[in-house]
Amino acid sequence: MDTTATITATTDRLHILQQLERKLLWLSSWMIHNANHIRPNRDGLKVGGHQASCASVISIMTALYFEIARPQDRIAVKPHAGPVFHAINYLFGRQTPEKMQGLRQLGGVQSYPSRVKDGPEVDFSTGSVGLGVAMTTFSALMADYVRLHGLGRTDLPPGRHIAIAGDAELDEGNIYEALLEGWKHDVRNLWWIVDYNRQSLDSVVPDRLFGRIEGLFRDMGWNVVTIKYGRRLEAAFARDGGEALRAWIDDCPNSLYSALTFQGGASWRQALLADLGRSKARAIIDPLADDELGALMTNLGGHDIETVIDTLRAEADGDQPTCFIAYTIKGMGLPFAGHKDNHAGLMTKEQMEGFRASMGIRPGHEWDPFEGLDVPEHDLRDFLAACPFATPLTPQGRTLSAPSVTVPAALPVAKLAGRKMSTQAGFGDILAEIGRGQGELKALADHIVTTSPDVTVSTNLGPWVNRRGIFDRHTRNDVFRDAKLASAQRWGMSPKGQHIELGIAEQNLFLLLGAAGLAPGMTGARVLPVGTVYDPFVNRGLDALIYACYQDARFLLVSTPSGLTLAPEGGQHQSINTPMIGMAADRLASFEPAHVDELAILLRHALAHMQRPDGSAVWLRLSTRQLEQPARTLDGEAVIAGAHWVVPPADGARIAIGYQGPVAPEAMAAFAELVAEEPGAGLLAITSPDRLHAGWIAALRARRRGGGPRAESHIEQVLTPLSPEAALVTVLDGHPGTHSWLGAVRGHRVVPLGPDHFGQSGDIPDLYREYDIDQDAILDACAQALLA
Ligand SMILES: Cc1ncc(C[n+]2csc(CCOP(=O)(O)OP(=O)(O)O)c2C)c(N)n1
Ligand SMILES: [Mg+2]
Repeated sequence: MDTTATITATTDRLHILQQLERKLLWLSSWMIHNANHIRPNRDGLKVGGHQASCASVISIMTALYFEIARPQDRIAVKPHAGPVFHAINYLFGRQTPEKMQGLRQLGGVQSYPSRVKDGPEVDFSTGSVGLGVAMTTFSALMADYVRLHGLGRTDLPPGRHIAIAGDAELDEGNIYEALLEGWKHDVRNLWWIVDYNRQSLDSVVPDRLFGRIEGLFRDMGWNVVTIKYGRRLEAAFARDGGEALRAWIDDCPNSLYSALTFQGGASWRQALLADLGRSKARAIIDPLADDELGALMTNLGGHDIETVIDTLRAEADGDQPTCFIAYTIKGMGLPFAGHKDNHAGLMTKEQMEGFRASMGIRPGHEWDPFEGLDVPEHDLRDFLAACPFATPLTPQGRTLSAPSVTVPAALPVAKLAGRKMSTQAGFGDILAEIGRGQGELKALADHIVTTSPDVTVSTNLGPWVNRRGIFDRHTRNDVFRDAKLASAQRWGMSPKGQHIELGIAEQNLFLLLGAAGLAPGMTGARVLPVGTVYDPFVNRGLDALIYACYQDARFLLVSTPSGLTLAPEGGQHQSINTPMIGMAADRLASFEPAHVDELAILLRHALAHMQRPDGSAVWLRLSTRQLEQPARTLDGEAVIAGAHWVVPPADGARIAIGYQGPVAPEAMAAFAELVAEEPGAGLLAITSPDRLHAGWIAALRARRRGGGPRAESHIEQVLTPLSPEAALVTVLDGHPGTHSWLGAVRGHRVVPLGPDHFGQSGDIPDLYREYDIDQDAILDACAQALLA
């Protein structure tokens, strides 16, 4: 028999898809069961996993991955469907049984899909709900950006950006922030498929909510498609009395529907007859046995693979953003289907035994990919190999790569010595100079994309934007310019612009930086994303920033102004904790230069570091405080490593002052008085407590593990000249805990200065005095340190 002909026939395709649904339900449930009940548990902690969340999305994911999706599409899978995703890859031959057996274990598949841990099949990591969904808006935007700039793989067909979302994800505010931003940017080729099981973690979702949500999508220019009922229910509705049945289900509260689903056929009958006992619908209800009635009443659209496929396919040609609301039942096909407490529910061993038997799976064959299916294995293999999604996008797979852009050995900096300038102004100037795109800077300029949440001008990106223009899919003139109204800003928009202007929402900034930072692998384009934000509002977008780093996205974050420099705006604007966030954030190298020569070194380093395979994203904390710029030659490596001596201490010195960022003048003035008394004292510029700390920890670890060539870290070397009894007075415009650990490096006594309270507005002299970081405070700390 010709198998190819056989499996392309619609009914056979359908049958195979239904068999694959069974297989995904089995594998996802079993993977979680194995992790919780079969594998040895050494610590007594619940391993967990979400069998019910997986079950509700099986048909949707079967339809998507085995029928609709193409290899160029980029898909964010709702976190709790991770096991389904891994099972799909297993059937495609892209996942190993060993990794699935290690679900939630070191070296096994991650609880929620992870780009970094689970490898190239994961397009977007997910976990913190809402972020993966919103991220697809920005990856779609970046795909357009890259295409319209002629960057990346122009030979590959454009893909669609798809999120499979849990319905509770739509409670997250960042979803609506992204919707608004997507509307402003006229984002295309975006699908959100909502697994509308009307349950979250604690409970059943209120009934009227989705009517509102649907309206919101439409207002934002989305197409909304509801996948409510399956074919069997639709057929029943078409019969005499069917309209009454439809009205009954339409009006059935979510919580009652869930409860009846859990209780099963007899309860359905009782509830239906109580309301429809005298209706013609009885002719539909009465002939059905209890389990048949239960099956009919739970035949929702999101579990009817034909309906799902037809609905998705009907929208596949257009590029309007589309939200599919697929009605489903949490735990469909499992013993706790519909129960409101099923989110973290696990099947018992007995329930799993029954489930195994019903799936036709022999003991010992639980991991066999095609066990228990009634289609010959070679037909299934042929089918899977012929799925559109299985076609290789490139010979290297779906993860693309992009060549690096050369960063010149030094960035263009105007003569600095003797000028008064802030690091923020220096940043704006250097970027504007790069923006001229002259000579060796051309390639660099062409690959930078900047973005800012409504603080473009106030973070000094204005001159860059004037040169490179604002990105918009449509060309729009600058009305003020056309009317010859004076303005320093030229805000013409075009598909060639290189600045993406965002509304104020900081989560969108970090989601865009995350999406842009993944562009090489997603689009084959090397873009160098640079985003600016006020330093205190890093906190507002922090989860999205951590999310971007978790995926190893590569970007440069510039946060400015920072600390008390912002206090005239209001006491809440002081950013105390950001230096410590910079230290604690993984895959993010953080720096705070005091002077523009340091900034130039760090900016150059950032643009190179974010392109290196072993690099990371970079964060520069800057300020608007103008400082006199010194004439000096710097040791660039020391600046990048995190600290350099401005005045080296004498061997055996009793004291040194270390400063970070714009408190440099106070530290220098205090130092000038200190050396009169302590001639051997040193003055240290700290450019990155984050790098210093990371280097020190790495060195300690290396020594524990038996040495190595770089066993001594930079900070250990820096502190070597000081006497073992020396004191170190440190100061920054940020939490003093940023530096207090320095005493642990060589056992020095540290007196750390920095604001640990906030709330006052004022000017710098007042606030530096108020928060103990002025010259007097530094000298008092030196006296304290020397006397101690
Ligand atoms: C930001 C965030 N808050 C809370 C959680 C904990 N949490 C995980 S899943 C979940 C409910 C998810 O419900 P839904 O999105 O409807 O998923 P499904 O019903 O498909 O499991 C919650 C509160 C989380 N992962 N992320
Ligand atoms: Mg839900």
